Amino acid sequence: MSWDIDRAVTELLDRESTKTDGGRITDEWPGLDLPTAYQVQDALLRRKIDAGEQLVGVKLGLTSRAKQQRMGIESPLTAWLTDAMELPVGAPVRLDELIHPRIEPEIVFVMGDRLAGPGVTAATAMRAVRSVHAGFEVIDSRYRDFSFALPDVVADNASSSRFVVSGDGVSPDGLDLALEGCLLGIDGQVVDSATGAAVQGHPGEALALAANALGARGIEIEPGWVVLTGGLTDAVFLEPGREVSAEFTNLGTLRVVGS
Ligand code: OOG
Ligand code: MG
Repeated sequence: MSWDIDRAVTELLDRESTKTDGGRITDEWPGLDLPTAYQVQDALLRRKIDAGEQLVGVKLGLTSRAKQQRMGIESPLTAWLTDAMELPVGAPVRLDELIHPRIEPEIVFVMGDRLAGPGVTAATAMRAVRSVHAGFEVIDSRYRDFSFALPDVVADNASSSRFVVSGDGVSPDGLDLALEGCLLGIDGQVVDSATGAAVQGHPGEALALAANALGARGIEIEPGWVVLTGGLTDAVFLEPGREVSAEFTNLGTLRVVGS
């Protein structure tokens, strides 16, 4: 059977619902180039919306060197966030619902104003931000061993699975997000650290990148949207009973336990 956008969406959604990983789609469908992969991603979002989920924002992926080096892909990408992916602060991550989840700390924006590329700079982007939050993203690639080429991971909505956003946002005014520190801990031991500069030099650059990339596809970032700016550090595996913490300088501390 030959591949097309619809079959790719069905395959990825099947893997998600049956909690099984599989091979790269590009191995069997060399024609899956980047524009087609974004069409798969958009079609996948439409299927989720048809099933009752709501679009709540956008995520960036592979915006830091730590993430790019781990995944072996240098190009940042965007993907969609729906309400079904959001976990309340303090809720455990149910591992039985997922394939091989990893978790990564992220700086998160909630948008106050609409933002439409092209031509968006980090400064313009930051003026559209209402509040800045500590965040975690749980990624759960539908590919075996998180092994993928760029079009595979774009089609797979950038491994998106769950996310957590701290309740108390901080105004972007007066924050230097390049210097915002983050200590990543596992069961109370610091295992990694980064500052906001890890993400494109400044998380506002990542937001501008998303606005411009989406703008090229005729899509605007809407007021109220959540924007995940990308993992600051490499992701760590979630395990039953393992507590992962992200302690930020000004954005507070988030803790998540695998259950
Ligand atoms: C791809 C998604 C990357 C991030 O924050 O860099 C991402 C992956 O690592 O599986 O979410
Ligand atoms: Mg991420």
